[in-house]
Amino acid sequence: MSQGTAAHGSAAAHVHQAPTGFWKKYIFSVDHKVIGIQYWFLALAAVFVGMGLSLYMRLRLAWPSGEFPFFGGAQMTPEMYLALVTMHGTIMVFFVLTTAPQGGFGNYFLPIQIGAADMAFPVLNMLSFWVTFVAFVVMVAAFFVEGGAPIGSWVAYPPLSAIPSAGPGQGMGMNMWIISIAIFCLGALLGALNFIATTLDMRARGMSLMRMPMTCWVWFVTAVLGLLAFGVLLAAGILLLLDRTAGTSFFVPGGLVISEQLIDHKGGSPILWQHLFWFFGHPEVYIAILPGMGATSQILAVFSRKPVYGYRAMVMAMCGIGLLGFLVWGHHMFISGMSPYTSMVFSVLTLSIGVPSAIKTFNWIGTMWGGQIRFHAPMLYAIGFVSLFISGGLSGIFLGQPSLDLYLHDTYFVVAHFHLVMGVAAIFGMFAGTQYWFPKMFGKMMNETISKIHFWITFLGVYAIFMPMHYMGIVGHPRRYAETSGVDFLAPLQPMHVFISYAAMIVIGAQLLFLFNIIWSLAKGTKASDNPWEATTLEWSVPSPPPFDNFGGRVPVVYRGPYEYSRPGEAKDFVMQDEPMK
Ligand code: HEM
Ligand SMILES: [Cu+2]
Repeated sequence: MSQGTAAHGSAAAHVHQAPTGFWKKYIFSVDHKVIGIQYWFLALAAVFVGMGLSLYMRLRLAWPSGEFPFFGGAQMTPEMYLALVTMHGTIMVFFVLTTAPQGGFGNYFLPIQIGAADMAFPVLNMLSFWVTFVAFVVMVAAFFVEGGAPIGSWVAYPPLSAIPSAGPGQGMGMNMWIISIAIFCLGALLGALNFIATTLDMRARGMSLMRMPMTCWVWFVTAVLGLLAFGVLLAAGILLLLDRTAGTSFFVPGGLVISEQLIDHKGGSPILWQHLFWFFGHPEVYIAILPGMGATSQILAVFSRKPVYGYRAMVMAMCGIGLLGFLVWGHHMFISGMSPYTSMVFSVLTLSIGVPSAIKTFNWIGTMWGGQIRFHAPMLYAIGFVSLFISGGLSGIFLGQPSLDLYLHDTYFVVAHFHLVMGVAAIFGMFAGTQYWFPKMFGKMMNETISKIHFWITFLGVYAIFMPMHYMGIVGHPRRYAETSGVDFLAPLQPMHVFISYAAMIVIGAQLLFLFNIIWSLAKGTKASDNPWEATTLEWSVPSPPPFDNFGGRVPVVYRGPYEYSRPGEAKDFVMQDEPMK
């Protein structure tokens, strides 16, 4: 789109008055900034629930016969462990990783960074958040219905997920899980539409696509992925619900016997679910990580006082990752009995994602190379992101080889891989984004000392938790098992479980520091100036926090690219995007 046609967005399209009542202002607000903060707080609540569940799993794994509060002082049953695995994975993937980076930061900063007054469809935006909120309530409620939470893991493979009598939690709990995910998909689809329309249609004059900050690119690409992926999951979820309630047999094979009872379904294919789920599931890991990549690119440039190295290559790499992300779902199914020729195609495509990923990694290092690095807290977390992305990405190269995956599949090697590359790296992207944008969102600086202590404990701690799991996986420890006592060859691993659980307790405890930092900084933090990091993008040209219409009645015009740092001949070492050429 040319610069001319992009000009109509911003102020003219949405002149709505600032609301004054409490409900309209803070609860059912159509202001993208309030909605962004709502998403962010939802993810914050969800991550503490998800972490709490992981703590209980770690206790059970390290001390199998231990009796813990919350279970009435009784030992946790293996079924309860599986329910925790399911809910932990689901809450983390959907309500944390899909929610804060896109719904939170994207909502808040996409319009401001492109020079618009709001998202393209503000009321739809409000609806997206509340739909997502309802999905979260329904998900957590699954713990409290008859039979408790489902035990089918976050991938909900049938027949376990399709047959209510297949286990505790597979009745009402599983229904709630599917319904919650379906509601979540609706919210995500609405949000994706809004992000795409806003990026294409609402840019200020002069904000050509190639002048957009990297963050806007990632929110845009993530929205396209979301639009294509969540629709498939929604459809699959509805079919699964029909199998459970209406007697259809999309996913249930004939002749199945469960608890000595012949199941009255015939002719369905459990593998069909795997295809549909992973057609969503692999792009989903990019939906989780791309926004973190954008925040990292942005922060590395700002705190190295250099442009993003190879901006065009970064944009192309991101689009390449997005496209390839839809062609590799079969690498989750190497052991499903697929033809070895099919595995080979999926394997080659999977390994080829290494190319754009390596481009990004080298360009991040290139951005820092020779820069005047300022080691403020946002920079530490961004460097942490790069480190975790590399550490977790490398094991993906092993898992992408069918011959190795046959052996490593469903072991702790996989748990180590995806936690590092998707889980914790994405969380570090969120920490980095929070540290970087907190001054703009709340008008207060975060406490730098607490941030640095939190960074080092968390950074070293997550390596202590997840690195040993590679070894456990290689020696054959299966995942999703509450305990392995009685299995001789796994008995020597028990001290390692204990070590990991202590590391997890320390890391989880350290997150209270993060929470404390937020509360303390909101109440007592030093006041933030408009541009405390001396950055160039448009959100730093407005007050902290920004006024209701973002630019206070001014219509921003963009004259430059997003990364004009350390230009020879300039008085300052940064030039804002809306500063006219001399
Ligand atoms: C303090 C940090 C964390 C700890 C201690 C932790 C611990 C665990 C444990 C013990 C399991 C079960 C392993 C098994 O028995 O197979 C698990 C599974 C899982 N975790 Fe985490 N986790 C943490 C953070 C995260 C984060 C940030 C994510 C975000 C993606 C995440 C996503 C998952 C997923 C998707 C599963 C798989 C669930 C399944 O098998 O269905 N975890 N985690
Ligand atoms: Cu994948």
